Amino acid sequence: MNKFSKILTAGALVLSSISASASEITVGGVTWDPDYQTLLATDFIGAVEFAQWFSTAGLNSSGAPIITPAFPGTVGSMLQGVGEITRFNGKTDFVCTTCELTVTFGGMLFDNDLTDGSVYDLAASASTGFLNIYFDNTANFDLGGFASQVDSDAAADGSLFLSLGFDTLQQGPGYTAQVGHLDSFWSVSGGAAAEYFDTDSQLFGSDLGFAATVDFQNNLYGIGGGVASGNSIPEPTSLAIFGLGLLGLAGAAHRKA
Ligand SMILES: [Ca+2]
Ligand SMILES: [Ca+2]
Ligand SMILES: [Ca+2]
Repeated sequence: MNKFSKILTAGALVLSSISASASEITVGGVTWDPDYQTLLATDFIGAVEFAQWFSTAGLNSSGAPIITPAFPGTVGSMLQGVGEITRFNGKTDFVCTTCELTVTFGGMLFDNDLTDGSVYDLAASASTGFLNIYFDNTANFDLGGFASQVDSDAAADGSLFLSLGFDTLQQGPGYTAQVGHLDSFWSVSGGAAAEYFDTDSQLFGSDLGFAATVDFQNNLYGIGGGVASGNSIPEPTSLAIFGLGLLGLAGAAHRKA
């Protein structure tokens, strides 16, 4: 076997191992299939359960939403919350058994002024609104036992899997600060998986849509659930460079032979 065919064989082996594992990739501790398909023709679907509240307190030094609440619908307060991703592309074992994937969000300013079509201040929220997703190899967040600041902190520790900035939102019919449905739209700004989710493929050119329903039931905290959806792709740059590298290797070997 000459050098050229040896390299071709090695390349073929590498390529076949890629195609064998192409269905699932692991990034930042999270394993998923970037070609997962559903009837919605999107290849990322995540189910999220969360607690949310209105507050003027923002974040603490660890980046966790401060749990001091304002009454829902207080003008000048911001909607914020913490939660956990419970299902990722149809799977519940997308992280290790002692791991978790948690969510923090905030910065959506309530103005109760419909001039911009929303009870939120869409322009202000576009500069302050955030959605962060954390991978943590210690599963310390417990939505069911959510009671104090340490519970919020537990959703903001670990490593940043994905961070997103607020683009805009649409409120469902009859939405009030107490109860209702919100569709919010987000653009990737950072995190370990940033390049996989920066696809501009959702409404308004966003990367991720988040459809959520919440009911405060006259409490200061509301428990809600939602679905995040978008597209995820195999990281384009390194795959392309890898392919070019293989071609270059084959070409160099051919010239020598
Ligand atoms: Ca408004
Ligand atoms: Ca945690
Ligand atoms: Ca984008």
